[in-house]
Amino acid sequence: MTAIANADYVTYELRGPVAHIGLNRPAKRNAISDAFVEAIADVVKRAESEARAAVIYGHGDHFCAGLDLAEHVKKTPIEGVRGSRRWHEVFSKIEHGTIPYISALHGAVVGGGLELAASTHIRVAERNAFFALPEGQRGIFVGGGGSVRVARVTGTARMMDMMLTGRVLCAEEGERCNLAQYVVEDGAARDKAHVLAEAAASNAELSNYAIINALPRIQDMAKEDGLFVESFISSFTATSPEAEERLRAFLEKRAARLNVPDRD
Ligand code: 1HE
Repeated sequence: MTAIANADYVTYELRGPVAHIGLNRPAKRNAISDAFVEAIADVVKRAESEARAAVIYGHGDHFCAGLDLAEHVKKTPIEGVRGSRRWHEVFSKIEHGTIPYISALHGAVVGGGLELAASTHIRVAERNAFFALPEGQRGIFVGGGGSVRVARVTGTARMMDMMLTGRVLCAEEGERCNLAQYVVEDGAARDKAHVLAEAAASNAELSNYAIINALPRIQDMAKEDGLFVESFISSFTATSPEAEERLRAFLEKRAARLNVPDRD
């Protein structure tokens, strides 16, 4: 089934088990306005209801140039706080929802665009992608969860460098510091993201839920607390009927073996 929803800002399409969410404001380099955030919220809700994984990509030449600066110029302090808190809500639904999100990155992955990418679980970057946090140059601060998510993904030292100096990282540099897990040729990110999303979609739903929701939370716990919580999640997932069937399938040689890398 294919559908286009809220196409003014976001396109939506279901390809098998994978929802494709397209940021669709190319004339403004997919800069995110208040209405745009709401459109993202709508499609995220929809994806959760009918897909087992999702891909987020940008229409046009860029993934996303961040916050809509034109709209931001006119905000009062309290409007700014409310706006930032809404970004947090919507991006948290991506990060700690029920399905894995893979972002397909090209061109600008900048400011709020990088914050959005950091809320996804896997990032695929085309060689033409570049990463930056120009908030310092604009006289503002990250407000879409970057101080938490981007700092955790790449480290505070790297983020400070990017914010203080306006450093722009190319795709390969981004991969080296965890802003991307894969680098692919120009034009190939969406297809690669789809393949990864299909792989994730074929996992047990409960395992995916635990991976998305437990793993980042355990990183925020003390070591002993993390180990304790891990045991419970491990036992809970392993004793589900789906796990039993998947374990049996392996033992009865009905499950595919691992794709072991060729060493030649
Ligand atoms: C925008 C935005 C935007 C483009 N808000 N309108 N983000 C930034 O500081 C990045 C600002 N953007 C750029 O540096 C460049 O636009 C790009 C490198 C991404 C692309 O360059 P280019 O030459 O392809 O496009 P352009 O000519 O700069 O922009 C095309 C149009 O998009 C133009 O509008 P037009 O009416 O003159 O055609 C631009 O004004 C518009 N545009 N980016 C509004 N961001 C939750 S807190 C997060 C804080 C942040 O995200 S700070 C980082 C903001």
